[in-house]
Amino acid sequence: MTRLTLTQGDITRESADALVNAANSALLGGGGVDGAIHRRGGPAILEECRRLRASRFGGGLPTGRAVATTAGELNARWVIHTVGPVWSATEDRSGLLASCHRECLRVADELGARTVAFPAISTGVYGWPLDDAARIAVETVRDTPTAVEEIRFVLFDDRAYAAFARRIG
Ligand code: AR6
Repeated sequence: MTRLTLTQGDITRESADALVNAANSALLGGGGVDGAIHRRGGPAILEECRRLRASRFGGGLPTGRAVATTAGELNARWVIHTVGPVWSATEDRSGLLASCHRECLRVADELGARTVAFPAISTGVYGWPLDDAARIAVETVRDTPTAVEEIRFVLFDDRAYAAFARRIG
């Protein structure tokens, strides 16, 4: 049985086997969660991202996919980087947002991670409406078979926390 839990705060302060990063396809850092993870995790994460770009993802990590690196100085064994879709009012990209969550759990299972912390992927710079993102995130992780024992959503502010809390019930 996988437990779904919720907490409010900064994901870089969490302790878990794997922390999910809401990255971009360049894998070279950015703002939001991505910036915070690289800042607090230190240069080892960026070094491994650069190696991944050189070896496997020359064209960038595609939207909806996930890949793991070291967690550097964070309280975790791995960071799982995933690229959420940018919100679109005209195109339904929810399959890609669901894919991010499924792919992160697939990578977590490959690694043997038992606890995985997710931020609210795509709800910041990428502009996805919180309620809809919470619905997709929670439904997807509930529907994905995994050996992960705890999936923790780490929400930065009250509004995000409330949106996820309504879905988890
Ligand atoms: N811990 C937990 N949640 C956070 C933190 C934190 N330290 N910081 C922000 N959030 P975003 P995206 C929340 O923008 O929308 C980056 O530049 C934030 O309030 O980090 O997937 C990347 O490089 C929001 O609810 O990710 C990409 O270019 C959620 O995390 C792009 O942004 C996601 O916001 C990805 O955009």
